[in-house]
Amino acid sequence: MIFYDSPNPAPNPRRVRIFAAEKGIDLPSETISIVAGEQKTPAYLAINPRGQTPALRLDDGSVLTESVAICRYLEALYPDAPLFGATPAEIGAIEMWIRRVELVLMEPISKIWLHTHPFTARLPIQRFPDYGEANRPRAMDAFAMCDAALGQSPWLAGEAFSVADILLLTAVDFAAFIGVPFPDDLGHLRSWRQRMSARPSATA
Ligand SMILES: N[C@@H](CCC(=O)N[C@@H](CS)C(=O)NCC(=O)O)C(=O)O
Repeated sequence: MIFYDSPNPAPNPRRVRIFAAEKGIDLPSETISIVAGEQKTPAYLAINPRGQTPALRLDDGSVLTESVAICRYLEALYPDAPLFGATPAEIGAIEMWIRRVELVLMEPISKIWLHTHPFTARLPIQRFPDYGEANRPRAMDAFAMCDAALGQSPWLAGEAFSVADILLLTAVDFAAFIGVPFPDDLGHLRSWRQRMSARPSATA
């Protein structure tokens, strides 16, 4: 197995690194520098034609992309301790929060990143800064949604730590890195982030 990884602040490869660290899985890795554009080289496009990280090459030569899919694969290989839920209710709640973090929170954050951040100004994409800024309130609403959930239970999807927490940590940390921190008054989210950041896996 080879894990095609990119360093922080890239949030999606980090999801897999934290997931693997939580499971105690040692993933042989190769670093793809996004800053150097290595994800768009012919050599890497032959691995992932979408030109993004992460990717996981399996022992049979096939390649998985999409960070959540890679985590699901690792969960199937190493089922203990379960991070995608053990009971039907947990499995459903975790899936719900995976989709909310990706679609409700990360989506506006990525629009702000792509359309307003100085780093992405150099990319060959058409940018609409007003549109990017218009996503800021959507990101704030999404943070508030997560804060409300964390006021009800210790972890995002309920009583058990799960992959949903990993997705949320990588989103919150990336958002802070690009200048989109969550508001200070979201105390549940703030204390959850402190607990998450204290886990050894968070250094991944
Ligand atoms: N849905 C994909 C998103 C992958 C993604 O956006 N990767 C970013 C790094 S966090 C990337 O490769 N960006 C460089 C590019 O798009 O050229 C996943 O979860 O794996």
